[in-house]
Amino acid sequence: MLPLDVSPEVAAALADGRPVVALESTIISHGLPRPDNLAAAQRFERILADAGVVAATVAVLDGRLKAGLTPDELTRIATEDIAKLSVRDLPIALGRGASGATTVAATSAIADLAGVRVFATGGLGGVHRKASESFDESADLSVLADVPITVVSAGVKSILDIGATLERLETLSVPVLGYGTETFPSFWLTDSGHDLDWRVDGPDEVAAVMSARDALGQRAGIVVANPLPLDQQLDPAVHDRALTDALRMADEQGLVGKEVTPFLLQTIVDLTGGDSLAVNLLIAENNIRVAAAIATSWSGR
Ligand code: PSU
Ligand code: MN
Repeated sequence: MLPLDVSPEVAAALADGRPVVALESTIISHGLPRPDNLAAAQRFERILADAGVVAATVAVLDGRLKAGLTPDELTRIATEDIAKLSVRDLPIALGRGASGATTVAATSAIADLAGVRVFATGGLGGVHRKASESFDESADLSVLADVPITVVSAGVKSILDIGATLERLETLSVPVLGYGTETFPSFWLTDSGHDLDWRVDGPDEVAAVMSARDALGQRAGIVVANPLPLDQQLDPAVHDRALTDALRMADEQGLVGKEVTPFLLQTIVDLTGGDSLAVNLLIAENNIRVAAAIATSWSGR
């Protein structure tokens, strides 16, 4: 039997056709520093509740997949030293009865098992700089090619090779929609300078694309790229300095594998004196609001 616990609130909403949005837990455990992470996780769920949408925060606890957490379970994710789990780690965590936070890839897979179609995160994983030497490409991309989830993000961070990430999404046949934009955002910055083929201007347009995707029987999820308003982005000069220094430090320390992304995120928070963290929180909240509107439109179809 699949060891999946869908919370009563999430199960009831899905059964009634009411809107549900999945949230990931790696952003809580590894993406945001303590103690701000717990308050943020609670605020993320409250934004959904205020919009009339049920939150399905996803994680693995004591060897069981979870879609929808109790307040105590959410606190565990924010305060315990738990593993970062991508899809390939799930059978191991379940087999060992372990706990962990789920990445975009693992959250997408578990949300799909639970029947949730819309997911909000901060930024996606992607192709790392110098990936032609390191082969470091997030499993977020290949999983999105295989799981029918609509994920709202502010693009990918400039710690990655954004052009290569967009090329991989094209190869993997994952649709990318600019939400009120013709260019792909780069997380802390509104505009990465990379053009997108398709722009949508509201939640109903995204829901219509989801319906058409289902009618076509396609496998891939849909990436909704939602930029932060220009007046809320990180100061580009501060951004560029912190990015250069963080990349150099990761290089000097010879980091590899799943440590790379959390290290870069934390180092940039440190180097910007917390400015990047404040922007990070605005981004996540912004994406959650858009995901709530999409889930609401989807549930009305
Ligand atoms: N990008 C962010 N914040 C994050 C992450 C990515 O801006 O917290 C997390 C997400 O959980 C994402 C994961 O799925 O990092 C990607 O890690 P990796 O590059 O090791 O695949
Ligand atoms: Mn990686």
